[in-house]
Amino acid sequence: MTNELDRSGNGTPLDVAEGQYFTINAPPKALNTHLALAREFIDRHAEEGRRVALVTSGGTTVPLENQTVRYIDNFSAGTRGATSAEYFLDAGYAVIFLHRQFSLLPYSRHYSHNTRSFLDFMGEDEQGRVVVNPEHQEQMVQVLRQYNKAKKDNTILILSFVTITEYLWQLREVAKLMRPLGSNALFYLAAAVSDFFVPQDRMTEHKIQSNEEFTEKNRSADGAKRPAARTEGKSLVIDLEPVPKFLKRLVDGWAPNALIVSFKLETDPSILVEKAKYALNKYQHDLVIGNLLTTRKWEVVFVSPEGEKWVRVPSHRRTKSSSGIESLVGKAGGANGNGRAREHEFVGEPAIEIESLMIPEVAALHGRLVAQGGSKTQHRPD
Ligand code: 9Z3
Repeated sequence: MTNELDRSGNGTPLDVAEGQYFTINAPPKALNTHLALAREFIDRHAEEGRRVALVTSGGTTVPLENQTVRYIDNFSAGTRGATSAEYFLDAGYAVIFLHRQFSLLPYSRHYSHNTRSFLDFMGEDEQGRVVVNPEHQEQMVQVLRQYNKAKKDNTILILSFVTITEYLWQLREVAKLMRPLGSNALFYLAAAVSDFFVPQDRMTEHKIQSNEEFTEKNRSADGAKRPAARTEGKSLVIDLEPVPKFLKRLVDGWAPNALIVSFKLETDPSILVEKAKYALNKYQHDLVIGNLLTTRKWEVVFVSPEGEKWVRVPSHRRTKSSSGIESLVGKAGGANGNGRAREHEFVGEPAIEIESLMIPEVAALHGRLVAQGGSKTQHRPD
């Protein structure tokens, strides 16, 4: 049955929009190589009866030119995805980590993209050998053991994307490969995904020219169509098209029996819960995790058909001083009447990673679905 929920932003039925999108926008060059790796990974873990989580992470780009010099980006360092992947591995999952190239990776994240260089963790011993500085030994050996275990057990597969189209192609094709896993599959969609994009047939081949003497060179692949990003006079004008709402296709086409968890990012606290509920209803996912840009490392809200529930870093563990010792600011300040923390508690880094609280909850929800035999599609409205 087709209803309003099954339509793309353009009013086209979603299955039709899907066909159009993946015809106009060519697959990434590495798609077949990535899929061969994913197929082997999924088959092996399916045989061993292990649950498999597809964790997406980092922001997608929207290129303005085919030979891309300029692009629009979505905010995400990849912290949520990389950290969550570690806790999924800890919980016994095999993880396909589909991430934005060069964003944070599980395990190495502890030593990269830092204000400190990874070289600051190292020193030299008397024999001139490189060693880890004593104050970092304890933590690094733990991270190293977990990393080596994941490598030895072959429980992590790392795939990457840059553009929105590379992301969507891989999400769709990997989801289809995961279908035989049934309810043993989990989708954890933490990547920050563009809502708008430039279709390939409206993209200029070469770098957009700003110099008026050269602007006639700004031509789209389909010469009949106006380029989506173009110069008009001295201004750069960009008119983007909506990305069809493929999140719904995960449920009704690509991965009908998997547990699907998506994220909702907002900046205005007054609409977060409402928007998460709207997304839950619209995409029919099992769980929408709402978070605010400024407080995302301290609190998130789980919105599911059962209702809403805040997950928070306990108030006495809200901040970590630069020495790594917990500050008592949270204890002294505490949460206000409605349980929301005070602004000053959200500075620096929390003393514990909120993903250490989130992932066990998600895994428990998944456990309940698996225990039910995973037959959830029949309970969903179409
Ligand atoms: C999130 O909300 C992630 O938690 C963050 C993580 C991007 C905030 P960081 O990597 O940030 O820790 O720096 N991701 C989903 C964002 C998104 O694009 N959601 C769509 C939406 O809000 C639905 S899939 O419309």
